[in-house]
Amino acid sequence: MKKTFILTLVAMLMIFTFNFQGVAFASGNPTISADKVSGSSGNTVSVDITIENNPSVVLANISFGWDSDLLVLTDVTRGTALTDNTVTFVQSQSYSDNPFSAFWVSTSTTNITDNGTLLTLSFTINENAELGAYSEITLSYEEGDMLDVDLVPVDFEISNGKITVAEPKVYHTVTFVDELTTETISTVTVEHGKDATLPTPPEHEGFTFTGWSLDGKNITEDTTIMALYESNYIEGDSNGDGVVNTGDAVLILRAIIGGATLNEVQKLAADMNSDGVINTGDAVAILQAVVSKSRTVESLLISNRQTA
Ligand SMILES: [Ca+2]
Ligand SMILES: [Ca+2]
Repeated sequence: MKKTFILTLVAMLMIFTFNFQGVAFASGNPTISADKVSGSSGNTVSVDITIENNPSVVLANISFGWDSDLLVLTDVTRGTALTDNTVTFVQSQSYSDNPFSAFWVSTSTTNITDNGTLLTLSFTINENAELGAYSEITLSYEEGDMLDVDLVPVDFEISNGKITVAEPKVYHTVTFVDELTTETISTVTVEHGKDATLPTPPEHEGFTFTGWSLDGKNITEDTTIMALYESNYIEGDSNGDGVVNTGDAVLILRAIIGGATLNEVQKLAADMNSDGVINTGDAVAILQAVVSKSRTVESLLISNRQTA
C-alpha cells in the first residue's frame, strides 16, 4: 500500500520534472545528522534531526532506530526544513514502531535545497536507567529513498545521534534584595555551577549604588545577593553645604513651622535619629552634635594651653 503510494508520487514527479535540467550542488557533503544529548532517568529529552548541504531533495524517506529498553518515543515534531507548501509529509507509523520512518515528497519542479531541522524526536528515558547508559539514535535510508528534483538518488552522509543517561540537573534560587528597602528585587533559577545574571539595581534618591554583595558566578546553593548603596549626603547637613552646624538646625526648625521646604535628600540628611520624621528632636540632635564637637575643640585648646 505504502509502496504504491510512493510509486504514484514518484511517477507524478517524473511528469512534473521531465524537462528540468541539472542540479547545482552546494559545497560540503550532504549530511543528515541527529543530536547527541544527555538527560536523566525518567525525564524527556529531545533530539533534532538536521539536514545540511542539501543539494536538492524532493523525496526523502528516513528511518530512525533506538534502544527500546532505554527509550520510549513520545513525540515527533516537524522542524523548519522541507515545510514548503509543495511538500507532503507522511508519518504513517505509530511511535511504538522501532524503527520509525518519516517520508517527505514534493511536487516542486525546482530545487528544494532547505537546510536545518527536519524533525525533533522526543524520548522519555526509562525510570530505571543507570547512569552512563546510552542509546544510539540511528538514521538510515534505503537506496532510492533520497531523490533530487531529477529523481536521481542523492547520497547523504549519516551522522547518528546518541542519548546518554546523566545525573539529574540541580538548580538553585538566587534572590536579589535591595539593601535599603530589604525588598526582593527579583529571583532567578540557576543551574548548579552556572552564573546568575545580575538585574538592574533600583535607584534611590540620595544614595549611590556601589555594587552587589556577590558577583553571582558559580552558584552552588540557594543564594541571596544584596544591592549595596552608600548615602551621598552628610548626616545632619540639612542644607547640603558640606558642614554640620547651627544653620542646619535652624533650617529644620523653619521647615517644621512651614517657613522652608526640604527636598528628599535634605529630609534624609535632616532625620538625625532615622525615625522617618523631621521634628525638633532632629534639630536638637544637630545642636548637641555641634556643641559636643566645639567642646571637644575647646577642651583640646585648654589642654594645649595647660601643657604649653
Ligand atoms: Ca550644613
Ligand atoms: Ca527624626
